[in-house]
Amino acid sequence: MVETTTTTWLWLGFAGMALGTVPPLWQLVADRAPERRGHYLALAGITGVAAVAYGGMALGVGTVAVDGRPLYTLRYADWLVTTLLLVGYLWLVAGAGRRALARLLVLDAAVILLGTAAVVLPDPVRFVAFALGGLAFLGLARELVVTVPRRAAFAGPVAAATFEKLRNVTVVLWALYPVVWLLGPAGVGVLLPATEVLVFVYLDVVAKAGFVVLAVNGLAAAGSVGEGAPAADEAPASTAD
Ligand code: RET
Repeated sequence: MVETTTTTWLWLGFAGMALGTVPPLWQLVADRAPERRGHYLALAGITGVAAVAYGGMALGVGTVAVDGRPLYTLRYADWLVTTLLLVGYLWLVAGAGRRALARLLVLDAAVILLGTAAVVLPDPVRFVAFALGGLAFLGLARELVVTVPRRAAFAGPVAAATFEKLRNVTVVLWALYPVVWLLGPAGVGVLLPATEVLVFVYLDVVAKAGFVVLAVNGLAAAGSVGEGAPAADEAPASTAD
């Protein structure tokens, strides 16, 4: 059973994500430029998948107890799918080459899978998994801050500015997740389970719905100056890795 206050937060998460799905879907219909369709669909997927996950969590789907701690399997499944979409979108805006994409996706998946392992594994080992997840996150942040901009082939100044804004929001907000995780019931237990859920709902909504709104604005701005959007297959294949 999911406790009442927690359920309220989870429904708020559902509402925030559902609202965050409106702008990209709207633009999909309103902006007929074919080169931006994929972008709008990816963005709608980020908040859309999260809305479904939050709806499921609010209904108690996939929540199990591990050693007396709640494990929201839908949370980690959602994080896995949507963080891959988020870093994939950053890569798309940068146009940084296939190898950069492969590194981003592997590091991102490692962060979430190690984080999941850190909830389910027995006691000392799970903190090792957490530490490795933290290292993978540092690698991911380094890619986004150093490597991807170096390899980027932006479609123009609007895309470059959009990338920088989205990347900064992403790196700063994501850095708070391991902190909350560590303070929460799976870590040292300073935060009550309901508080942890509230904080993650807040972070998730800003990291996803906020990201999507900024990205849609960026696309509209790029479109209005005729900048176009870099298509994945136009990105130069970087060889010097
Ligand atoms: C974990 C624990 C292991 C170490 C690290 C973590 C980071 C998780 C992150 C999650 C981001 C989620 C987002 C969800 C959007 O809805 C798994 C907590 C580093 C960065 C953006």
